[in-house]
Amino acid sequence: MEPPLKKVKTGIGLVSAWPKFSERVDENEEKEFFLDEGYVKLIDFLSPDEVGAIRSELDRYQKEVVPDLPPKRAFFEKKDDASSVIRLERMADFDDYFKDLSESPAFNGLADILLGVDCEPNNVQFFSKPPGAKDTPPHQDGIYFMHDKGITFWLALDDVDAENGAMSYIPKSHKLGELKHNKTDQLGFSKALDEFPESMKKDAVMMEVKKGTLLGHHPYTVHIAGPNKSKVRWRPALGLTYWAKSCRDDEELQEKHRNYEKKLMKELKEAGKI
Ligand SMILES: O=C(O)CCC(=O)C(=O)O
Ligand SMILES: [Fe+2]
Repeated sequence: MEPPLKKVKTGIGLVSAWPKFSERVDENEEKEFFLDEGYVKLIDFLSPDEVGAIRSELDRYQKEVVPDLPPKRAFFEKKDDASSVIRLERMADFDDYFKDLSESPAFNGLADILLGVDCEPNNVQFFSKPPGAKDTPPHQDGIYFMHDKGITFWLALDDVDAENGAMSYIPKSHKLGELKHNKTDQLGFSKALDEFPESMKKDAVMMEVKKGTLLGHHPYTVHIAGPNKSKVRWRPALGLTYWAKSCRDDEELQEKHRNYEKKLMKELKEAGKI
């Protein structure tokens, strides 16, 4: 039998019909790297056509879906300026295209492999850093997840570098477990590491990547992103989180999340941020 063709790409139709992860990357190699380093960097994971297809669906979502979203599902730098979007949340709950994308073998299948358990989509987010957007404080996603049975993928929808707010990872920091975080008043990033020591800063690896690259990180991998210093370039990225299926039946966890979200939304409303 012929070995599977690596890097088969198509930009046609729903994402679930696109070639799955095993035709895009060497899964054993990537899993080993993920376990050792706490992240993966999959260059050219998507073809330019595939990125173009997602970007045009994102434009449609912004035009057709965002105007009717509840305030907690779309955050703007300036509250009444739709063009200043900094974050869209839970996109799969409002749109079949993004639901299909999150469930597709290209992404969900890769989460299953890297984590070694059956996973399901938890959240589809748009991390948009418009020109002038603030930095992303150092944090671990596990503090938001409230567990470590998950993974975050971060898909570059345009080229990213030091100027427009590339992300940096602290390799191997996932081995430190959950670290202490404090509250911030930054919209979209409500928690930041209590301490970000020099020893971590000097290890940071900046993910300057071309569009179509898929990054992925462990819930305890410390990461950070710079501000967008450009006056004209955006830094659009899609965030996809997957959790082990077992989390769904963890009633205590689900309850903690409902309570946290209620509290956060109340605070953001009172502060006039949403
Ligand atoms: O896009 C960013 O600046 C940060 C993204 C992030 O924190 C994540 O993907 O977990
Ligand atoms: Fe994060």
